[in-house]
Amino acid sequence: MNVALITGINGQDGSYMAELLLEKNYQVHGIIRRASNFNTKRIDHILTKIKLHYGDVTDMGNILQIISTVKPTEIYNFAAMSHVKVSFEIEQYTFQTNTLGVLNILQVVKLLGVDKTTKIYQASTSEMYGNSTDGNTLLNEDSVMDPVSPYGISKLAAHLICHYYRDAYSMFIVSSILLNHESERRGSTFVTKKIADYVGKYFHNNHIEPLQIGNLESRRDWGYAKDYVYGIWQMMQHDTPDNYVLATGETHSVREFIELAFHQIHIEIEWKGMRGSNTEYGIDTNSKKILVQVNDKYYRPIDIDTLIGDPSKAKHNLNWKSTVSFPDLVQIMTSHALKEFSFN
Ligand code: NAP
Ligand code: G4F
Repeated sequence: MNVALITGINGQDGSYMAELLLEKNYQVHGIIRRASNFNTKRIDHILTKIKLHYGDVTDMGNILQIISTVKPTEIYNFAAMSHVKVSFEIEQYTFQTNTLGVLNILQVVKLLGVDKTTKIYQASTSEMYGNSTDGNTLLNEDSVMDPVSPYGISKLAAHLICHYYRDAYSMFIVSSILLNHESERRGSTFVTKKIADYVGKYFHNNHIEPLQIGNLESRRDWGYAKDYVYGIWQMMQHDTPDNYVLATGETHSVREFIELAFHQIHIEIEWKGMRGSNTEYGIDTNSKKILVQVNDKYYRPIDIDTLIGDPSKAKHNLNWKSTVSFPDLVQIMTSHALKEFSFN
């Protein structure tokens, strides 16, 4: 029987992966951190079918204990301090989790002598590219990587450690470069969920304060998380371990996301103030009410202007493709928020 260990199982991707692996008859184990309250909302519906272990990837003894007990055939490492802006504030912790946490898993698998029987997946990121594209060239597995955030640097270091373990010790390690992927389960401090949630709340209570937002010009390649999790599983079933970019191949701005999200509730946004500055705001063209306000609190010390990925290799080798268009993604997330906040 296939036995999977998922770190970050209660996160967006970890929860979808747990569902997928259950459907494929895996025995599914997951690591969750102790929190002051329940934090398993995304996996509550499958709690009776999976086995959870308290742990933290920064604690090598704990990881050793879990891996030696569970004896996983596949490890999916989704655990990360995954918020780019926050990584500027908690730099050391970001490296401890995102870099040394990965090294802990690799070392434990090797020390236990299960390196030839355990496949490992590492979630790398398009944040590793930094501003290496002008937006006209699609980013692929061989593109220049020049990260501009503690998060991106920590993930690039982990990515390279994975290469080194794969090459030096012939381990089955897959590291995929994931462009942004979102869903109704996305953490509420990421920009897409923040916008969708605002629209859901505004629809049910239009007395709330305007949406406070950062860089409107930023462009991202936004796909649907379930597609990406399926691609990750496919990579792990391939004969040879490799790196793959998963992306839609399209890029859209934060501004476009906002306009389309409000459009779902029949509100058209008109922008006022100086474009690209913190004086900009968005009004409802009908009521003239201010609904969006740029707030430099949400600016980063340095941001990536544009991300757009080239998923050709995944398409060619795995027959993978992104199935949810940008307008459909906005619609899925906004409809979910409209339902979620209807009782508040
Ligand atoms: P997420 O929702 O933020 O989930 C991260 C998970 O990691 C949470 O379950 C979190 O647990 C756990 N975690 C954090 N620190 C940990 C630690 N020290 N030890 C053990 N667990 C820890 O992230 P996601 O969007 O699902 O992303 C999954 C992975 O893909 C991450 O590695 C992320 O960096 C990477 N990635 C994501 C995207 C994307 O667009 N979503 C793109 C590229 C790469 P708590 O709930 O306790 O915090
Ligand atoms: O939604 P975001 O916070 O995602 P970001 O920084 O691209 O990171 C996500 O994708 C990465 C893949 O490239 C992952 F590796 C990472 O783990 C995470 O999942 O921000 C997207 C863009 C940024 O340019 C940001 O400056 O939106 C801009 N933005 C504008 N206003 C905002 C806001 N971001 C957030 N979080 N909150 C705002 O109010």
